[in-house]
Amino acid sequence: MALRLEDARFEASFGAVSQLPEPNTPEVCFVGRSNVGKSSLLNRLVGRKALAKVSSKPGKTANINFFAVDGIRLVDLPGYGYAKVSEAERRRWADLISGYFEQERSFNLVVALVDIRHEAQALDLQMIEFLREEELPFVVVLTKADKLSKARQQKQLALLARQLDVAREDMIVCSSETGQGIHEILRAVEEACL
Ligand SMILES: Nc1nc2c(ncn2[C@@H]2O[C@H](COP(=O)(O)OP(=O)(O)O)[C@@H](O)[C@H]2O)c(=O)[nH]1
Ligand SMILES: [Mg+2]
Repeated sequence: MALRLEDARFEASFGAVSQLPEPNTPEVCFVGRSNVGKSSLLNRLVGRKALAKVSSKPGKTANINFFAVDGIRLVDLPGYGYAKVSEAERRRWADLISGYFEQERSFNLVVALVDIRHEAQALDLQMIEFLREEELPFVVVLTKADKLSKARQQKQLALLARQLDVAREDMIVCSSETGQGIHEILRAVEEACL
């Protein structure tokens, strides 16, 4: 069964977990460092240019944004690890992310985004470790693949699989610019939700 993506619409934005809507649908959430490409991926998946706000300056999404698509929810979580905001603001974002996962929701799939160009960062390792400990279903998506040659992509895939200790089958190389990997991610979303 395929998701009817043309149904995608922005649902609401929340600055506190106490405001989140009832968990009455399957949810697919997107986590990763700020600027890793969460909003761009979300837009590409649903085939819309600007459903989720993309920013060239990191750290803009300090809210949890919900999108409704054909009976499921896509959840754009705040990016972690943005250094140029105050300690208090960083704490607030971290509380939003952990508060979301502490709720009793339908965590059908967590899409964990990691920039394919770099080594795994401490916060990426922490996030993956957390997902494993909580036994949440997740897939690791390596973003911005268009910035590397195919050969470099394969090298980074092997390196990051080792560093994050994730099987290669659970990693998808993707580019929101070229569309590489997008069908695979959609398939994972559909398998997890439908
Ligand atoms: N080349 C390239 N740039 C990307 C890709 N995905 C995101 N970007 C750029 O990275 C920046 C941050 O993207 P955004 O989606 O806002 O990241 P977010 O903070 O994780 O939501 C923007 O300038 C995007 O245009 C990609 O696949 N390829
Ligand atoms: Mg964003």
